[in-house]
Amino acid sequence: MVTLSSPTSMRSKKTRAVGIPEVDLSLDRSKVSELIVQACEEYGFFKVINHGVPGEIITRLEDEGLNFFDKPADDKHRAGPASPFGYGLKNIGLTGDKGELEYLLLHTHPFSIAERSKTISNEPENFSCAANDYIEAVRELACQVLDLVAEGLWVPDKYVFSRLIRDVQSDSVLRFNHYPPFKNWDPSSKACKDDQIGFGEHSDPQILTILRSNDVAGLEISLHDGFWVPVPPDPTQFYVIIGDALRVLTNGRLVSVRHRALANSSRDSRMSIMYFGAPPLNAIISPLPEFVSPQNPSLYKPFTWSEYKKAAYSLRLGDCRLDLFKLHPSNDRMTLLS
Ligand code: GA4
Repeated sequence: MVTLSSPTSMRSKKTRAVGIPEVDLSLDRSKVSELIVQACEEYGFFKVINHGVPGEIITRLEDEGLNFFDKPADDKHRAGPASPFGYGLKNIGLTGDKGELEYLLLHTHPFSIAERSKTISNEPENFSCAANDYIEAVRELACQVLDLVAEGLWVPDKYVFSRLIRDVQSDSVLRFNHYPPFKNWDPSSKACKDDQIGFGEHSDPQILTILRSNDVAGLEISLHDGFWVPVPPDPTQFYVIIGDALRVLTNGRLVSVRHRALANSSRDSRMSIMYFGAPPLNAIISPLPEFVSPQNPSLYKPFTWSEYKKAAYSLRLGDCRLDLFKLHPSNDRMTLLS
């Protein structure tokens, strides 16, 4: 028997406008690392500006994504079914979660991109070229951020986090989420329907996520007090999301933010592209010695990335997967699973 804490449905309605931390990467390096650590400790989320990724690399992949989602349903299904990689429609993961979206989930290894491209595009080389260029650029950005995190936390081995996602065996993935417009007038009840959940509340299992969307809103992050904060879309910039693996490596000092996407736009489709920076499958995820002391005992048992992924895919999207690996599981908000 396994116990996990789970989100309450009551939380989902409360929203609050809060300024999202913004980090200008062109500023003084020590200032930038300080700001990043502050944002990661408080929110596990921030926006990066002056990120250095050429706009042309972003637009090329965005166009490829839009071309794909524009295709007839039968053509799109040729790239699926997502289990977990490929094309997915409404079904998320392997345990019955649903969302109001369609998506493409790809492993970032160039061989895998080349193979998948054949089922995604009529001009597979264009797709794979755009995807590889984008992956390389956002991986660099993710590594830059991770090195700044290590510096800001005074970890002597500055590359301790970025090394994991630079590894050729890294299990990083790329995801396109496409949320169609939503008509929120319900003729049967003659009323407006509630918030439409595009992608339900969860934390990202990986080390770090780099998210970019078009100008259609939808993303929300969860604050510690249960309020949801809408994140204003900004197609020219990236958002950084701290994942569970980085939370463990820092023994809980950095938080992996819970977030969700609403699909409420009545006019336009939202499309987001996420790079999830992950370690190799056999990498051991465990609090670094720098974060463990008699005053701060280790909060998590060591596990491999492969074990964590297996746990993630055996649970529901909204479950708190890290509870399975906690050394002192908390007893609040328990949900029974077997
Ligand atoms: C959330 C973050 C990434 O999108 C993802 C998702 C994955 C999937 O959609 O296949 C998961 C989800 C995500 C966490 C729990 C499991 C796995 C769906 C799901 C129910 C690709 C990932 O790595 O974890």
